[in-house]
Amino acid sequence: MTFDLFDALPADPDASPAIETLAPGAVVLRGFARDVEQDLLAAVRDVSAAAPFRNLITPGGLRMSVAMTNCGDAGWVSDRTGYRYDPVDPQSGEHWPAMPEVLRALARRAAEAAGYPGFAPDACLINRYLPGTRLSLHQDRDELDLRAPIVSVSLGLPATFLWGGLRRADRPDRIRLAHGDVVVWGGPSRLVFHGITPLADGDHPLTGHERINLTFRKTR
Ligand code: MD6
Ligand code: FE
Repeated sequence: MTFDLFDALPADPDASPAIETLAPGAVVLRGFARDVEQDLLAAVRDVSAAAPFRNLITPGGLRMSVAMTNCGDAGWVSDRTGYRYDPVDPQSGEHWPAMPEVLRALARRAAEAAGYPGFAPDACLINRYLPGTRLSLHQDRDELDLRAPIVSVSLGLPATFLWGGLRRADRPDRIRLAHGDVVVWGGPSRLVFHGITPLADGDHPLTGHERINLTFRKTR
């Protein structure tokens, strides 16, 4: 048995496999969100009209370069007192906007494709990156239920994702995340350190000079 048939296939510039394994429990689903890209971006516009993007202050007093908002029953917030999930947007005093069904359904479908059936997120953190925006290495550990995975959707400009290890000092790999890519991680990878290098400028047909990242979590 030879692989001549495969060798004879025309070169495909998008030949990366649809599912890439990053580490045990963590995968990238290339282009997974593209079939609903317009609906996702419309939903982000609706959410951010009600709960505008803002640059939160870290407990250490620094202003984050990533602008954030949330939808769902709980939203991730940071201020001088620490990090927490809060059902109320501190800027408005109102509950966060409900999670649009198109977001919830995509997150569930992606988790299932990655081997995590039944994912029921109660929070979606929405990050907005402009050129130069970065997110330093961190763990996502403010969720009570660490058995559930996190589903992360990239839209707009591409970014370089830093994928480290379970210790902050572990040297991270660099993973290119493009429009429509979805990262799902859980299990043994759930507390891996990760981040985003400073966003390179570009002009995306759907988002212009922005990258939008949605991360779905089960917080309790
Ligand atoms: C980002 N993502 O891609 C930042 N966290 O803009 C995250 O910090 C992240 O992508 C947990 C799981 C997946 C993620
Ligand atoms: Fe994170």
